[in-house]
Amino acid sequence: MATGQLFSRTTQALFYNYKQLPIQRMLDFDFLCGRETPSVAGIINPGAEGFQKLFFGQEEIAIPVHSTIEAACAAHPTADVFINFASYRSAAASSNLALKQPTIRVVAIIAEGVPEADTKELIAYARANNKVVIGPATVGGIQAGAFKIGDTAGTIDNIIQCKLYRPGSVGFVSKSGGMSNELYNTIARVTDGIYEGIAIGGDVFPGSTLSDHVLRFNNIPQVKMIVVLGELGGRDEYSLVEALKAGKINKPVCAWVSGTCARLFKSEVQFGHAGAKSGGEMESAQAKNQALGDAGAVVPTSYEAFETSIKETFQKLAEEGKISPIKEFTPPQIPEDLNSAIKSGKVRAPTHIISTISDDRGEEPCYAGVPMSTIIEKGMGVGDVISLLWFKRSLPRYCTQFIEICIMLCADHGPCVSGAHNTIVTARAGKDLVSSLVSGLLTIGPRFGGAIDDAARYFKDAYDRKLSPYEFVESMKKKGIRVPGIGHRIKRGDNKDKRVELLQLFARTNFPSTKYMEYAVEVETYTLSKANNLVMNVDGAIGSLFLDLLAGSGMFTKQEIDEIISIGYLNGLFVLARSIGLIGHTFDQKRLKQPLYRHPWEDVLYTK
Ligand code: Q5B
Repeated sequence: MATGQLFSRTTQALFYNYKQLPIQRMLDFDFLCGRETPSVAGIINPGAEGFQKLFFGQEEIAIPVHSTIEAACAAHPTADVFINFASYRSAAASSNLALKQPTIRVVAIIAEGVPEADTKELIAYARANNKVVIGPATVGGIQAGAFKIGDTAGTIDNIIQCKLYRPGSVGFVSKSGGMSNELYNTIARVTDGIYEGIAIGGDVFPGSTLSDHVLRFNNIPQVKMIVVLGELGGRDEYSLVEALKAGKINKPVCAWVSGTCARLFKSEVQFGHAGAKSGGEMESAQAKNQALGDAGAVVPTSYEAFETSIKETFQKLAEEGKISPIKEFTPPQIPEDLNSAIKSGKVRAPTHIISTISDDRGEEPCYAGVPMSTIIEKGMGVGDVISLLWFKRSLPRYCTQFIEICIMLCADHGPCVSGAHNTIVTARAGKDLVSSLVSGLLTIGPRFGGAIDDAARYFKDAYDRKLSPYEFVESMKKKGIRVPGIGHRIKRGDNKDKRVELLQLFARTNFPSTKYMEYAVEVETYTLSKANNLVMNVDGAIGSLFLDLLAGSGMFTKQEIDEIISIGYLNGLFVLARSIGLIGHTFDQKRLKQPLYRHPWEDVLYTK
């Protein structure tokens, strides 16, 4: 790299602290300039490793993420710029470590509020080791057409408008990052544009000073004139005055020190930057402007006249034949991000998911349009939540109470049923809660717990077609189908399932009609006449009673009832309820520290 040059079109940086937007802006700038390699070689995200997907033009690229500065430097030995987006709390420590890496040459510190003592230490180390610090409290800097630090120069539109995608002839240094954007515009309007622009930051002790950069620009052959924007407070501008007086700068310098208005205030005023304090006379904008002018810089009479003085200085250089013509080109268009294009209404994109039951985008989540706070304030229960999320409406209290009773009664039926058995075996095999739960849930089906939907389907069909229990059961037998909701492994006609009786009692007391359930009872009477185990089971009771709930509540159309039955909502009640018990069995086995289960040989019939 030529003397004075900080960056080139091949400069690569390590970016500390993952910040998607400034990194993407750097990569967009690269694409605009026609760089072949992305300017961000790696990201350091303390504690995290892997890759971060970002766009380089239209292509997606994976930028390596490292958990430490040392690892990133080792992996990317040619990346010599360290862009530090750490907070003010950790910026000094990370910058210190970065400066100590032999591969790092330039460190840019974005954070504002870094303790001055820490910055002084960084400055001393950098100077002693021939390294450059830009900032703290800076937006960074840019070499037009080559390399850009973070958010410097703002949006892509602004970068294009200021022609920063290709080099001009002006070296520009400013204290303020915000004002540098303004000056990029001004300079683009009245000259052939920026060659390099640096914002040194507004702290009392900047890592590098205005004069450091001006002296550097003086050594860069492509820089033909220098623009400096200082501000009141501090004495940095006087180093520039000294350099001018000593004849160390042989390129025209246009300078302005802002903050002349400070004199209008009766007392000392602290402006936006830590260093921008109207102190003694020497530190006033007026005194510094006067000194710069006396030393040979072109200093206008006001900020408004700054543009004209830059313009005239550039024109003079052009007339003297000192400005080489710029090779203009039209930069490629950066593809707009889908999200911003959608937001601005430029494109429409099909969604990939449709959802109608809940929404978490507002101030609080809503279930079927009912805000969470209403659910709590109204003292709603699990039955109400199920009615909102499954049936998308608020059902009457007796219905939600019935749902809750189903959940409570089906929560568990001992360790010997299929589901609990599987869960117990899985938990004893050392598996986690979810695996143990799922292993039990997978047994729910046509024989075990999952006969509720079929019970509702067949009872509804038989009742609606006015089949007698005899016709119904015998027609099922002919088809070789067991009547869903009938039969149990341990319950008998003379030892009925208490759960069924409790459900029937609740429904007979609270439901406007129990016609489907009474029909199921008639079916049970008939099947019991055939065999004592053919009792109505809990699936049959819930299936038939849910038909009564749907038909009797007046809350569902016939079409909706048919849809609920055909989709099969009702096994969900058993799945939900039994999850409670299966989770309990998992905890129980773990609590009891039960060993791996092995089924006894004696319990297996070995045959050929
Ligand atoms: N037979 C439940 O059978 C069971 C018949 C039938 C006509 C029937 C059986 C069945 C339908 C599905 C159903 C839910 C497999 C059950 C539940 C939750 C649980 C579980 C728990 C909990 C029991 C003997 C003779 C044979 C069969 C005939 C039997 N069922 N005929 N319709 N429905 N029901 N499932 O005792 O002539 O000798 O060949 O499939 O509703 O899962 O506690 O355990 O909370 O966890 O093994 O309550 O009924 O009877 O197979 O030896 O059959 O009866 O055709 O006749 P079993 P099998 P045949 S509640």
